[in-house]
Amino acid sequence: MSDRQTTDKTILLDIADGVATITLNRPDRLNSFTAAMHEELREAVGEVRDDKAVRCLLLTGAGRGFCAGQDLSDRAVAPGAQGPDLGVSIETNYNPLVRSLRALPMPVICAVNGVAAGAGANIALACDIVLAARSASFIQAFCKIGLIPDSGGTWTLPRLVGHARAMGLAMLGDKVSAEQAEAWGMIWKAVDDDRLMAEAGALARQLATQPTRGLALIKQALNASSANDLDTQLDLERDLQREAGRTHDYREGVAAFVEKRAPKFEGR
Ligand code: T3D
Repeated sequence: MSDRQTTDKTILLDIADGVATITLNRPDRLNSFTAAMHEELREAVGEVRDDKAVRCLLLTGAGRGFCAGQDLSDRAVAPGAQGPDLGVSIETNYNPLVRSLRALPMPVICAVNGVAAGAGANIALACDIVLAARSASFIQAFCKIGLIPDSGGTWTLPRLVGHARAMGLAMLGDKVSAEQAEAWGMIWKAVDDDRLMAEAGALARQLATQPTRGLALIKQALNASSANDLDTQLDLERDLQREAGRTHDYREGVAAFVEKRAPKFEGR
């Protein structure tokens, strides 16, 4: 049962059982991004971040696609005419979105319900745990229109699949099936289409009962690791473990273990 629901047209936000579900909602355009959709998504992610009752975010798309990246009809310009400054679009919309998902102090699950192309693919891959329907696919479509992978793609892809595959995907724009993505370690899991939302929802509800501060610190540590050398990472682990050790949920976890009972984590 939903606690709250927005009435925004392009983004739906539903909060229940400690889980916020954000649904990209322009299905007739495969949930591609307009400026208005970016704005609504920014507001929704901000609301999730500020709501102390929310302990997991689930991101998905309405209809048969997850997200086809930038709405290209917003970019239609006559050849020869001066095009838009895409740097402004990236700086204003895509970069803040990826940063906000990575910084959100809770697990972010992406349920990729269909094709994820361009920025849509890289926004999905910026999430913490990615489940994809078997019929879904990932396409670095940028090269087909003369662009480069954005939304963190040039950072995320080589770390997930290695340089050779990242370069091939970025330059060829080939479609990667959900099963291939799982086999390459690009995503957590491919699941049967009719099970996607049930599995993603169950996972989100499970994570929402776990030590949220601890999970946020795990996310912080792992996300920092690829930029750090071992010494720096060891120092970071010391600092984050200190913080984790000061949480209520750590004390509860240890007490529950000693008392041989199930822990009751509160996310603090
Ligand atoms: O510009 C900036 O701000 C810089 C940032 C850029 C970030 C980016 O994401 S650039 C990359 C943009 N995205 C693409 O290039 C992908 C374009 N779409 C496709 O290649 C294909 O639609 C898909 C491979 C994703 C899916 O193909 P398919 O055959 O399953 O569906 P379809 O028939 O192509 O699409 C269904 C409808 O959605 C169709 O409309 P219609 O004909 O039914 O009226 C199609 O035009 C529309 N649609 C799909 N993607 C977009 C789109 N409309 C606008 N923009 C789209 N990106």
